Parts: sequence; structure tokens; C-alpha cells
Amino acid sequence: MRYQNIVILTGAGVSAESGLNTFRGADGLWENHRLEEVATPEAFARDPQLVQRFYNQRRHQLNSVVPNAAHIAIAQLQREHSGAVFLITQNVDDLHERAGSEFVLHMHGELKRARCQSTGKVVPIEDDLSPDTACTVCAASGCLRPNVVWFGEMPIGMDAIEVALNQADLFISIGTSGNVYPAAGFVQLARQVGAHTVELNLEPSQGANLFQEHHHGMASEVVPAYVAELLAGS
Ligand code: BJW
Repeated sequence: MRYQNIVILTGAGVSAESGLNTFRGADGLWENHRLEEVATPEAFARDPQLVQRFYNQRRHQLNSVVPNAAHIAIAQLQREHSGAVFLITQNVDDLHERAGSEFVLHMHGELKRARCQSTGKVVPIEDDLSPDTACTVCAASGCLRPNVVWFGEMPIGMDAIEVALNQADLFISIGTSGNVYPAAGFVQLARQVGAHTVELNLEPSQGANLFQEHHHGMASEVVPAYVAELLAGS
């Protein structure tokens, strides 16, 4: 293969065919709430119960979905590529891991983790959170919050992402609308270091013109096809 260091960025579109809603599609509202009403620190301070319910429901949903062909193809690329495949996801689901990806950087956090707001310690969770839940770290009620990155908060792993992008010779963006920064800016960083940039998405994203190659269609079709091409060495 002509590429050594591949960086992949995924968004909600990669999990859409598994049955998880995207954020900005026609089905983008949750119980008539806009995303900004449930995914900001201000929303959590104003109505923690509402915000916890949003994440509890989504955590439950993970039990009824399975990875699709796109997740599986990405895991195959990570296994079979002789160089590095650095996988960054904006998604808080665990479908990449369940498809077999051993390395996944969840830059916007994970549904199955919570954070003690007093100590910053991150712990695994399976059960619902509520304002009455006793924190498993410090024991205070209501101290655990979902370990997700809301608007205005710093995404996770930015230093490692910057290092990976600096070394990339291929950057592939999959199933993301390109609305949310800093992820939407990764394509420009990749281009600055000379990486080839590819968009695999249902439709042209907000920043589609920044990519050198495009394959538009369902992730379950375009991702396996593109991975097969890469592994065949073309
Ligand atoms: C398919 C498909 C199929 C469908 N097959 N494809 C002005 C300029 C620049 C920045 C800002 C600005 N104003 C404010 C900001 C900052 C802000 C921001 O970007 N706001 C924008 C709204 C403008 N960003 C932040 O606040 C971030 N933090 C930050 O910037 O910190 C400072 C900093 C400074 C310097 C360096 C680094 C940091 C934090 C952002 C946190 C985002 N959080 C959320 C919620 C997380 C938890 C949760 O899941 O609930 O993350 S918001 C939401 O959007 C979620 C997603 O990860 C994220 C991206 O969405 P995504 O994945 O792209 O989904 P969609 O629905 O938008 O798109 C899906 C795509 O799939 C579509 O294109 C479909 O067509 C496609 N699709 N089906 C293939 N079958």
C-alpha cells in the first residue's frame, strides 16, 4: 500500500445503519429538545435530570444495536494494514470496539463512562445516572456526570491527535457532517502536512471541498469498498 500512517475520523453517520440516530438529520431532535438543550454544561447545571435521562436512554440503546459493515471494515484495516491506523471517533457509542478495533480515541467521550466532578476520576458505568446517584469515587450524591464532551469543553486526547495528524499520509473522514470543531478542522491540518484526504459520507459534508477524494453513499457500502481498495494496494 502506498500509505503508511493512516488517520481515520468517524462521526454519527458510521453508526446510523446500526440504528443510532445522527445529530443533524431529520431525526436529530430528542424528545423535541435541540442538541444544545442537552449537550452543554449549562444545560446540565440547569436540568441535570433531563440531561442524565438523555444519556441513560442512549446508554440503554447500546444493548440493542450491533456494529455494521463499516465498523467491521475499519477494524479489519487496523488489523491488516502494515503501518499505523489511528482511529479517532466523535461517537460516544462502543461499536468500533465491538467490531474489533483495539485502538479507538473517543474525542467526545463515552456513554459507558462517568466522571466524578470533584476529583475528575473517570469510572466505568452500566447503570442509569440520576441527581441522586451516589458517586462511586467520592460518595457525594449527584456528583457523577456522563464522561462526554459538551459544547465549550475541551475534547479528549487533542495532543495525541495532533501528533497523529502531523505524521499522517492519509486522512479519511467517515460519516460526519463537518459542523463541529475542532474535529471539522482536522482535514486542514492533514492537508498542511501533505496527507491525501478522503471523505466517505452519505452526502457532501459542510467542508467537502477541503477533501481531495470523495465517495458518497451508505457507510456500510462505501467504507468496506474503500478499505478493500486500500488493502489491495491501489
Ligand atoms: C451517513 C449515514 C450513513 C448519515 N452512511 N454517512 C465557531 C467556529 C469554530 C468553533 C466554534 C465556533 N463556535 C463554537 C465553536 C466550538 C464548538 C463548535 O464546533 N460549535 C459548532 C456548532 C460551530 N466546539 C466545541 O465547543 C468543542 N470544544 C472546543 O472547541 O473546545 C475548545 C478547543 C479549542 C482549541 C482546540 C481544541 C478545543 C466541543 C464539541 C463537543 C461536541 N459534543 C457533541 C455531543 C457529545 C456527546 C453526545 O454524543 O451527546 O458531539 S455535539 C455532537 O456533534 C456530538 C458529535 O460527536 C458531534 C459531531 O456530529 P457528527 O458526528 O458529525 O454527526 P452529524 O449528525 O452532524 O452528521 C452525521 C453525518 O453522517 C451527516 O453528514 C450525514 O449525511 C452522514 N450520514 N447516515 C454515511 N448511513
